[in-house]
Amino acid sequence: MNFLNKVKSAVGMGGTSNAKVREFVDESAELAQPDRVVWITGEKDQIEELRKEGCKTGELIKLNQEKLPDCYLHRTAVNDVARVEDRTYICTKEKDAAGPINNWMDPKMAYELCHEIARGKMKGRTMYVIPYSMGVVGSDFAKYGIEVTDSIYVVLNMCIMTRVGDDVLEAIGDEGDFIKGFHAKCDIDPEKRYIMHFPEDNTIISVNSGYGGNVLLGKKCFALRIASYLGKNEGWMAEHMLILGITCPDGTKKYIAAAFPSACGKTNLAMLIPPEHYRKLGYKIECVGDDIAWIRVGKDGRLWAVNPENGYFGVAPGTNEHSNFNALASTKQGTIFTNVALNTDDMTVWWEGLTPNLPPHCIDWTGKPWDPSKYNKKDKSTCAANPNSRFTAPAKNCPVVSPEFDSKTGVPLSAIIFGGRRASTTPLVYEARDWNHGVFVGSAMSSETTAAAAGAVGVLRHDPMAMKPFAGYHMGDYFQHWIDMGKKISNPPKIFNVNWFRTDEDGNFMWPGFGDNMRVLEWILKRCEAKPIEAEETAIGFVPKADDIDLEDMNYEIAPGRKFTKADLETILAVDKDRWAKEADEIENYYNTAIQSRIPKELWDCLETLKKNCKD
Ligand code: SAT
Ligand code: MN
Repeated sequence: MNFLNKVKSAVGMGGTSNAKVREFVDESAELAQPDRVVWITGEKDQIEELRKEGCKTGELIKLNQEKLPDCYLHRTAVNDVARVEDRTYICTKEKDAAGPINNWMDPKMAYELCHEIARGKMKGRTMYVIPYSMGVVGSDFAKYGIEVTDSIYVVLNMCIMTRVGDDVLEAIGDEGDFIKGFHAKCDIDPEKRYIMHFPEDNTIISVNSGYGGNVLLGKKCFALRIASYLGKNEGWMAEHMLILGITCPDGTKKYIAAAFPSACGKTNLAMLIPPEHYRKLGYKIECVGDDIAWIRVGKDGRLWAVNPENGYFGVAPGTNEHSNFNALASTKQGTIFTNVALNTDDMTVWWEGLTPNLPPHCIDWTGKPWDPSKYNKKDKSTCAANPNSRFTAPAKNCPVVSPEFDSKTGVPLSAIIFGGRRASTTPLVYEARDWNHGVFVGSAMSSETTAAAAGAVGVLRHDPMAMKPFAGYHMGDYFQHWIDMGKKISNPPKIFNVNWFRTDEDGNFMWPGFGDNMRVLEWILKRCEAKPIEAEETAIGFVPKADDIDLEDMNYEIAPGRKFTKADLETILAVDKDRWAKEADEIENYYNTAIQSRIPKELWDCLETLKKNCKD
């Protein structure tokens, strides 16, 4: 304890005698030289103090406490609104371990670079120490972290998104291990922004950003990048997946995990409200998680999944009481909004799609008065809310949070779904022939880019298992890990691929999505039964017979006056062999150029089968 003795004041010492914890905190303080060090307990009074302090510094704006109790608004810097994939690094001793898709930096260089950037940057400021758990504290799934940060916004978000408190320090104990996370805002300089991962040292460093995915280190950095590396070594999986539970008409409950790239509707699917016809039949969906799943093999030979998070960091634009009633309800209390618009008439929040009418008096996400008369849907620069604006809401707020949310053992998976945004080619749903083919389907995923990451939007790119930005090691080894996991499960979930985003020649969405996705989930469940309903075997896998997707009381108009018909369903279920032959070439090219030598043989075999099937 050297530096900690020198700080002007230290509040709490975390009551831990774990030398590694104290050493990490001491070293971080020595580097960044804060005036004060405050240990976070997550207790109500402390959170209230921090909210007050945040309002004083301008980091937070207190919202209407009658309409939105304990809710606050935060604005990031305008150049700091999304994850920065080009500045995110995996720092392993060997470059090859990070693989060809990740940015790599030599760990020694990376430490030096970040230390140089962060040195003395907390002078005059407070360094907060957040002990947190990913997963239920004390459960077999749980892994612990300590994040130090000079951002009140980060502290308050981490207190929603993770389980924070002294019980975490107790669980780490005197000897236990934890993931070290160092975050310093520094100057929010985009040229010196780095999100560094050191999987071999259980360490994360993030500098010069204040945006969620870059700084809430428990989330993508730990629960996916570091955890995927740990999972490979320890025989489990960390995946970019929602987990939902479905109660069926006969009262049984089934669980499904689904991987989609960021901002492709995971939160919407996870909390879906089935159409009335399904509700009457007795179907009900409950949300276990909306973004991340940690998955282990159970004694029964099935895969069991937990959501390691404690809240939702959801995309705000487009969320409304029809598109996602449950997500909106989750934001009504104890929520932090980031980069949405402030409705100054009643000090509430607004974003595009929240209400059909545009509120007359808003401050936009950059802090300027917003002129609704200039609003043009197609021009993002006229939006009141940033396209990647977010809400951070406690999971327990969700009206349909699963009773299994806090389960220490997790839930058994009947199905895994992959999905992306594909305007063409990929049908509404298809089922892989077996586990290895399912791994192939996941490895071959492509999706159009979204505002969740900095860079162009709407560009088709490969995003295997929706993990391109999140796998903490070589993507070829990651595929191999999936293949190896398959060998350990005697009762594997079935694997499906869905595409809610098919468009017609005019660019209209052909499938309604949202609650109507229940129609596809029903078919998926029926394929998971001991005696599955029949399906069409096609070049790419099993596709539903059009009659087996229930269209009862579906009132969707693809375009004004153009009702969705069974013929449209047939169009989006069709498998076009010529297009798939091209897709197969595309996949081959991706394997060869992007992932290079480490594609498992099982996947090459599946590719050969696909090519052959497209010719037959
Ligand atoms: O910004 S986050 O990475 O936390 C959200 C996302 O992009 O999925
Ligand atoms: Mn995500």
